[in-house]
Amino acid sequence: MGRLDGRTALVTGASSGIGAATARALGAEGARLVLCARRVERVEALAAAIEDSGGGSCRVLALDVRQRDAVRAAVESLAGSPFEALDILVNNAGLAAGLDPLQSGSFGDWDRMLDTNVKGLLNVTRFVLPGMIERGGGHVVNIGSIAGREVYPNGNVYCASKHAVRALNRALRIDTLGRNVRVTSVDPGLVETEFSLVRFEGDGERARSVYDGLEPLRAEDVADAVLWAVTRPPHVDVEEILLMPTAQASAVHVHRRPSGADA
Ligand code: NDP
Ligand code: 8X3
Repeated sequence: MGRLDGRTALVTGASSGIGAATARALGAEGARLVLCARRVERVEALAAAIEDSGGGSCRVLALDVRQRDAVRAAVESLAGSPFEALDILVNNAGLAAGLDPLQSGSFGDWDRMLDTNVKGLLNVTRFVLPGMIERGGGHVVNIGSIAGREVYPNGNVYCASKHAVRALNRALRIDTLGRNVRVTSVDPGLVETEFSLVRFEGDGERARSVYDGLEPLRAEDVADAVLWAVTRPPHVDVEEILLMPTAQASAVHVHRRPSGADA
């Protein structure tokens, strides 16, 4: 008997990192899952693994959250299926692109980050939330970041996008008050996923150096926080969780072991 038996969750960005770990955590508790990302073959493999291990049943949707019409069609495609009544939405899809001073930032990078992290989250929420409200409630979990609370050198637009997520989390809470909708922001510090590989366009060495000499969070740690938030009693809304590696005290205060020292 899982704690999420009979509930349905949609997770964006389920092909990697925090989204994939969240899908596994919710699925292991019996949630029916709608798993979305652009790299659909990865999501299909994950869905098969969750189902094979006795977790909840899965529906896979190929989805770019920036494509508003595609998001609408994806949500509408669930109508009449066992996945229609979404109880939980995890807005996780997101990225950082580049780490450059504002004065020389790339317009393309800015567009990708704002279109995905802010407008993508809005697109999905806009098409899922009315159904939740009609059915009498639901739970929206937004994956924010320490970058939504602080600004670090050259983090400019990524930080702005996560500050926007934090504002939207608050806005959602206020606008849905009285509709039985719970809203949670899970804001992690450094998590070792494909995040830095994406940020540095596949430069593995640079990506690994972000986590040099410290033990970062794992995707599973963040998934665990999401699972905790969605399994509280119905009258409890966990509004925000700030989750940091023990070796990180702010966006810029990170304790690293000297190179060559044992873990
Ligand atoms: P990953 O790169 O491992 O995963 C990112 C996920 O987002 C992938 O599944 C990717 O799927 C999806 N995604 C990206 N762009 C789109 C898009 N346009 N449409 C649909 N899906 C998209 O990174 P993380 O797991 O670390 O990142 C997940 C979230 O966590 C992000 O919002 C990130 O900002 C946040 N975060 C990460 C931290 C970290 O240190 N790693 C810390 C704090 C927050 P695909 O490419 O297949 O579409
Ligand atoms: C992702 C982690 O360090 O770029 O949000 O803020 S960091």
